[in-house]
Amino acid sequence: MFAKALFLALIPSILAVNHAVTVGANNALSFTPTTVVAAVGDTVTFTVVSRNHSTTTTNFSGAVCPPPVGGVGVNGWDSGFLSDLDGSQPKFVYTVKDTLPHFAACMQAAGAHCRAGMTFALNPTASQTYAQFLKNAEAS
Ligand SMILES: [Cu+2]
Repeated sequence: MFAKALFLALIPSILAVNHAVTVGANNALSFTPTTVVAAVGDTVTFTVVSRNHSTTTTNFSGAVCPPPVGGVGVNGWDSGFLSDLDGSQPKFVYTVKDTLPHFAACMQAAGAHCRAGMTFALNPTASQTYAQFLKNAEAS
């Protein structure tokens, strides 16, 4: 009985997947990959490998850049600024809480990184695509 309960409790962590996202690869203003499709319970680990960036949820359209402190939306996120200027490659881990689309960008330089395309989508949809979000960011 106890063993079965323990096994059932462990199932989510056994099936959960981590999705690695590199922030600032090759010193570029980018998230790699730009899109992750994940299930509830999965994690997304953002690793900053250059400069000083954030991953922060924002609006899909309209006021996209810069993302606001604290992030946008229920179950959104805000890593705050993470600096790799000392070579420490800081990480931010987000645990996926729903299957809704979430759009994120870097808040650095008053939105300049965001407008330059430093954008990311978690579970984008047919009506809210990463490509359209990127266009919205560049135009915001
Ligand atoms: Cu940045």
